[in-house]
Amino acid sequence: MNLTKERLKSDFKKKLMNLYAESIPDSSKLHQYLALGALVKEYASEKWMDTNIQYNKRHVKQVYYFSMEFLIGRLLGSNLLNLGITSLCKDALKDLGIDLHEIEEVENDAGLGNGGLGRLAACFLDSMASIGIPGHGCGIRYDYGLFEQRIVDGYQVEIPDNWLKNGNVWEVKKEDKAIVVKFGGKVIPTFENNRLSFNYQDYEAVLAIPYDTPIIGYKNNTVNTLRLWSAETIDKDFDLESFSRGDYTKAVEHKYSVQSISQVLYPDDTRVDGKILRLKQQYFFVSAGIQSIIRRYKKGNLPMSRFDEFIAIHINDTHPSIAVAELMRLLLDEEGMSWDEAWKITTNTIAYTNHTIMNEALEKWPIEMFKKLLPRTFMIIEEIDKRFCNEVNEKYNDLQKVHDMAIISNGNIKMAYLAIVGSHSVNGVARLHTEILKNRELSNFYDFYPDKFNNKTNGITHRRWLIKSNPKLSNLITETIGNDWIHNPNKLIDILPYSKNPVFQKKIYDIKQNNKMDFAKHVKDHYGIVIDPNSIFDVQVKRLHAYKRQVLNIFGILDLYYRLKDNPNLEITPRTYFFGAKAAPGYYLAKQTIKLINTVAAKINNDSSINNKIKILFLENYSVSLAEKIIPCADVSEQISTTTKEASGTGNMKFMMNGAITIATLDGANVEMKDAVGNDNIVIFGMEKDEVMSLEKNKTYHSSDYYNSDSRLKRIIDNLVNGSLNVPPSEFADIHKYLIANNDEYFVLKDFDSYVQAQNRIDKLYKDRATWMQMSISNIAHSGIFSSDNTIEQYSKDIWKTKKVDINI
Ligand code: 26Q
Repeated sequence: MNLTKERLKSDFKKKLMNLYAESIPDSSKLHQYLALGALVKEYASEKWMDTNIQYNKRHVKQVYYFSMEFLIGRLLGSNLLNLGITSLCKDALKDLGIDLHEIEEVENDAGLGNGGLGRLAACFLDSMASIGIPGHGCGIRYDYGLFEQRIVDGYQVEIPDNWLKNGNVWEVKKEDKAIVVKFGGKVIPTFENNRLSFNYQDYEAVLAIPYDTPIIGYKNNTVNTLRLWSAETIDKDFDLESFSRGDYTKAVEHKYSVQSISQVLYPDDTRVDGKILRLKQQYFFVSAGIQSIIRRYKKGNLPMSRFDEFIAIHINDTHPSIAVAELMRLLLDEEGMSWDEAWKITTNTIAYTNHTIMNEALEKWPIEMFKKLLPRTFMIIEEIDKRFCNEVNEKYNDLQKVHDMAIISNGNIKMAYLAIVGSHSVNGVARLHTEILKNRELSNFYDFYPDKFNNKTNGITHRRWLIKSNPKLSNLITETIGNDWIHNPNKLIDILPYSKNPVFQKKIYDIKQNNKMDFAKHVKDHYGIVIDPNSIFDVQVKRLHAYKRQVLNIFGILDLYYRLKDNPNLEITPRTYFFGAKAAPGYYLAKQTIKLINTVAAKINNDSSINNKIKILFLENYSVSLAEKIIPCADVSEQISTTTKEASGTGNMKFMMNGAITIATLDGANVEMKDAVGNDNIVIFGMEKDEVMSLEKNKTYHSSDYYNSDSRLKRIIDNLVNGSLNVPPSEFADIHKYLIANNDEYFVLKDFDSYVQAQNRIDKLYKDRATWMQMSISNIAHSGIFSSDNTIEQYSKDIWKTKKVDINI
């Protein structure tokens, strides 16, 4: 397709007319967005079709990335970028009197994820398409994504995220490809045709309807597919018997109970709650996904015995780990395979990524609940467990070990163990995280299956997180070193020789200032708050969780505030601290932390005696689209989790790529960032892993020692509960209790002094602009290795064994 500006203009006007019978002057921004989106999808559709045809015809191995979450955000801007028509479109719309940027702002985020894990899945889809790997997403089309956050009187209030209210221009409903998923009932084993078969009775059948979204590769012809499943009743919207009795409540109950399966994303990203609806969601999309993969596979006339040569299924954490049992069930019961053959194919097909070592996040399901909902699947898991326990016993002859490693124990099914046993690859998401998995959390399994374990450090797509979100920086890089880095992000290193060049430094500085001014304007327009672009922009944006230690950040700010009160002449560069974070609705302490941030903000922002040297802003409703705005204007990136707790982090990489200086503990991927950029270009503080592990193991930490011996901490903590923050003393009593009486699980007090010193180093470094800019440029230069293109290359080579495919048009 040879798209010209004139053609685009005429196509756009036609689209607006065909869809809404409107001309440009009569049309709203919403209609303009919807028309443009529909047009862009059309421009991609031929490539989409050809990609599918060629994958099928050429029998290439395909990857299916199974995830409960795909946090893809907005698609208009990234689709234009990947199709290579951003400036064409901008110019065309400008001719028509329309500002493309304003149109992009109309799109609702697809917020179908909680945070890191869901966003990682989205970056991976972009990378697979962009480097030509045949890889697709499989998940749930939630009617409601992660809740919208409002701050009312300093507290978080959750509002349903009705992201589909204006329709969704990117998806295509494929009702003709619906799949039946069965729940509950009884399994009747019968002996037919010389073998055992399993028939189901009294089950509930649910229809899974796929909605496909094109995943457009960057300036190639690849368009992969994100397939999200929605639950519907099979044929009866009403239970007819109840309907004819006039019992309308009962008559529609069934419909609502089925639809509830894909209604809403669970807003929890750590504590798992073992709710049956969550299990239903998991089985629903896993069963539909695998059935549809098998159906397509069979169209290629290849034997099922070679399934694993052509299909890889990757499971994003344990949430889809039921895939192990479901693939077994389909191979055994539907395809008539022997156990051994089915097992070989299943384990060769499936690979598993672990994203956390936090105990409360490890999924387990009570046997009784599981058995009732998925009786046949349960039988299969029992058999897998039995065979596995035998193997463990054979190897170690140690019943304690068998008990410790059993998939089913103490009344629960341990999904991580099922995932490990049923797959050929288990990976962590950063070097440190993988080492901890191997040596501590999963050491039994590492000993048993040493070859399964491997590391795949996370990555981020530099297309969304640099080219799209920071076009000025991206253009300067291209002007300076050419555009090779776009296809090969490791080439960003070519700007390193300019890191000490004053002219280049000035350009980088000006871009940061420009981005900060744009954001200051956004803040003024949306919140009516004035912020100073000449202050240091210090940003902590991520989910709210005790281990991420937003409280440490707040304590650092309070300490600085009290120092300024004591000494109004203290020479510091003014700072604006930004927080953005959603708390899980049931996570009380996290919600209290939001209130604390807002309370401290109100106190400090309104204290004129410190001459505006500190401002604090809580950014409401942190989301992908907000991240794209704030990250390019950050000077300082806060990555301050308790060492060993953050599996990787990915926000850390986004800030680095945009030239922020990171203040960090040596946790997750921060370690690898430090190795890449060098000790002088990152500000490290706090305990290292051995110290944390030894405190935890020996229980030798007493937070009150720090409270009693450090007058700064004493002042800060006393002031939480004595009314000096202008709230009732009871307001933060539970945070106080958590830190002192309950011994501060994540060592905030222990790391406080080191954090304050690190922040002082930041202040000093920022004063020396040449040094600061040299650091900033070094960070950008070394960030290329964290492109998810690199990560995906490694998954493809080491785990999936997929080949790149050039799509010919
Ligand atoms: C499970 C069961 C019930 C309800 C909710 C959940 C659930 C949902 C989401 C559990 C965990 C999550 C998400 C976890 C997550 O985002 N982990 C992050 O993954 C990133 C990508 O690998 C890492 O960079 C982060 O360090 C890790 O915290």
